[in-house]
Amino acid sequence: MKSTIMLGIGATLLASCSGNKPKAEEKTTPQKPNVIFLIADDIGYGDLSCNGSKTIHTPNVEKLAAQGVRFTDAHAVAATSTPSRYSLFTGHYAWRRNDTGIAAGDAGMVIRPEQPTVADMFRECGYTTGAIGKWHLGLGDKTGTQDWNGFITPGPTDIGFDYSYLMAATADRVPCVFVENQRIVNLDPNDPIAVSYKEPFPGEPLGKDHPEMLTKLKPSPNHGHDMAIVNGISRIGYMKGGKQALWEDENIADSITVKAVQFIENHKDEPFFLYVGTNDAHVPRWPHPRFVGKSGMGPRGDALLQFDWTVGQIMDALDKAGLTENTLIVLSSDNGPVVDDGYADRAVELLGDHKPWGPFRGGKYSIFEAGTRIPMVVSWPAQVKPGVSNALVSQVDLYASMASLMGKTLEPGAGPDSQDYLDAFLGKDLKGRDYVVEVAGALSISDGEWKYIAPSNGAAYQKLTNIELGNSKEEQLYNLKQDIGEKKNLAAEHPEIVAKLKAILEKEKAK
Ligand code: NG6
Ligand code: CA
Repeated sequence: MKSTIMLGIGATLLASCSGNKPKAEEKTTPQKPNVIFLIADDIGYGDLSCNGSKTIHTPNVEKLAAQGVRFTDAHAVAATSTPSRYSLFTGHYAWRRNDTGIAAGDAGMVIRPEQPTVADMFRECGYTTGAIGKWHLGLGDKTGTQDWNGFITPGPTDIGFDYSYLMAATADRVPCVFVENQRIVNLDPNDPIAVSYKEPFPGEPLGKDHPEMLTKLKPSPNHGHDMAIVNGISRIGYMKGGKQALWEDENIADSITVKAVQFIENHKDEPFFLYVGTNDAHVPRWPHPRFVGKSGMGPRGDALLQFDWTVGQIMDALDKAGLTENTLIVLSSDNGPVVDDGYADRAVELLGDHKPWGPFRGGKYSIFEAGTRIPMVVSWPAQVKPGVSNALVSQVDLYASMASLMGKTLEPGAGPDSQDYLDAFLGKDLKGRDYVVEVAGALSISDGEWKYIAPSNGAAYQKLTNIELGNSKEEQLYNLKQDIGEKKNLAAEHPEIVAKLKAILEKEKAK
């Protein structure tokens, strides 16, 4: 049930959205809130002190959580970045398509220009929209065919973003450059850039042949981050040229943060929607010197502190612009945590008692809870009462829920899997979804109490990352209320619950 306040706001925004807001209302009705999606990379539930971690201190996230709703049962759709972000923006389950897996650095844009997104929706409502930081949703039309030296199209502007400043994929994938409004930043036309995921460029040294050139980080054995060398770190993929445009790894967080702060300052007088994807705490972890050694956990812990700093800078920028009260921030992560994801950064050795996955089993890549049960805080001081919510919520619903906030319902075909759970995100409905569906190789469905994992042929365990992936040829059923660690498979004991959840999953698949 929506409260009268929310109905009031919805009606107001609907009116302004369709452009026929009655004049008399103008003075008395609240302003449209600004909306920021602040999405961390590979940061787990247990990586934040607001979720109970005693081994890491993330005071800015704590402050945000103290002024908002902190969720204990929030979910990303997938346990890796590309499918997770795809679903966040489109409200479409990534697993309905077979081409939403981890995107290469030269992947074509995964969200097609004709697909409606949450950014389109905000733009239609008169918002200025921006995307800053980690993208990992491809750029250009087709894989490997981008004109990296010109205007890269299609791009974010075709799916709703007025402004963009992006890392094309991940920091461990070439090209290691920022792309602003679909053009590489600082590119010297006399030193064009070339990217390939097929073959090396003759004469360009590779990490696997030149360990002596890996002055910052070396790859972990067998992970394969041993191709192009950029700033003393070898990456996935091959590139040459563009020397002046290459990012410095220690400055990535600063660059993303500065652009986010500028966006807020530039648009403080009009409603905006801003997506900020941090690079922290994805590999390669090479934080700015001012964070180095501060966590006692090596680069991974330091990257968590750097993430917290970014959160603080964004909050400060809102404060300075007088926008704190009327800005809705959704802070979350794209997928669960991983400790060794490909570089010898001593994350495993220095972890100590820290548990990035919190009380959950698995991690990034896993269909167990730690893969997709991610941190989430929703803050909007003007409207949201601080608290903790155990409601079952999914990032796939942010699209329809934000539309609802604007007083809109999604048009047919838009965000087909996204449902309006605005009241749950605002901490008013403490139940949330009836069930969430997730993917990490296998599909799972959970109603918050019971979780069914469909059989799959995938590996049960990933040795490289030391993560239990959760795949099994057998059906799995866990009681999350009694067994949050998913230790005891109850499928054989409760065939009726298996049948019920399986039937819902089959129905979802058939949609
Ligand atoms: C994996 C990479 C990992 C990371 C991940 C994407 C290997 C062995 N591992 O394939 O290092 O880049 O892809 O992470 O190549 S994500 O968070 O962006 O989805
Ligand atoms: Ca990720």
